[in-house]
Amino acid sequence: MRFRFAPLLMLLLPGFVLAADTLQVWNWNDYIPEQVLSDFEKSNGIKVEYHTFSTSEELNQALNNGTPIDVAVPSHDQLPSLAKAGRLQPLNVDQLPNRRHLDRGLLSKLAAFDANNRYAIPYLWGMAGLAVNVPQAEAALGGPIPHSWSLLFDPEQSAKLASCGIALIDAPEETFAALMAYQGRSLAHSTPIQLQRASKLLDSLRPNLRYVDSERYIDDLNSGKLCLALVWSGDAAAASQAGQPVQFIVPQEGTALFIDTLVIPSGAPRPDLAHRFIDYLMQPEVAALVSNEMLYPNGNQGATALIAADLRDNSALYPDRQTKRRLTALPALPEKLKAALDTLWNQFTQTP
Ligand code: N2P
Repeated sequence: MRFRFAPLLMLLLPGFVLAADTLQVWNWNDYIPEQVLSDFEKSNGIKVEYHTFSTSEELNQALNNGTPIDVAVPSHDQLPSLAKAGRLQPLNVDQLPNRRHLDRGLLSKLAAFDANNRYAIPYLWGMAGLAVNVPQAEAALGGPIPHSWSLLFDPEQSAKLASCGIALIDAPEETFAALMAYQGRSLAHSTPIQLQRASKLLDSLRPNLRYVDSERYIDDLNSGKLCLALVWSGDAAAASQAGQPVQFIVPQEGTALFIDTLVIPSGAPRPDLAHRFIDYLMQPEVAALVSNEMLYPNGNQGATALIAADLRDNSALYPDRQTKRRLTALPALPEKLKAALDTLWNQFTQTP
């Protein structure tokens, strides 16, 4: 008797009714506040199964081997090859009313990698650069810190900094973009042979490096266990927020800019829910919450006024005009160059 109305109740409780409505999201580590996921779940009665990855490689593998993914977050430079391989489905803009809040300038930048913005919505963007624990690094170097990739790539400087800890993100494009810029070249215009030559320098630095990892460095910077790391901007800022004297440097030779994007894979089990999630993230209040917590700028014009003033004024996160001149969007590499880069990177990272 007591349970007579149970089926009816189940229909009325969103948690029950929509228990089958599950959304599979694949995003970078440390890239969304938990509150955003739980608010979305509560207000839509959708359960989010949230997976993280820390390299482009991991996401590409998952997309290529048919893992069920409804929303993924590739970087802009991966879009042309993903689209060409048929891994993405066109967005239905009618289901994305909040798209009107997006910054037109960023959308047109993105269109160079995703014609007519067919497949991707900008999520967060940032730069690669050097996170430096200033007092430790100055002590190890015995002087002021040059704002240059030489800190990492000049064998003499990096040998000195090795004593207080150097790490790299596991990101071949960003690292080689930096290395080529240091040598006065550009990754986009390099040949496989040039990359191979440059990789010799990288290999020679291997003994100075503690590790190559895109996740570990966040805690280690936060606790003062590294004095130099090639990192992404927001993660470095998290360390200075944690109270460490960590400065994010955009080296004078220039560095890579990335735009991480929201896409719906062609094999997505629930493209309907995927559109709802993407639209939710484009609400200015939500986009601002994500940026204020994760310390990366978003592509949402409507969110600008809601960004915390101390973040907006921080040129290591929101680059000023001068800093912007030193940024080059990661290039979408031709297949042969990408294959050469991946081979060199695997050799480099697999060296003990
Ligand atoms: C944040 C990851 C930054 C993403 N942890 C770089 N594409």
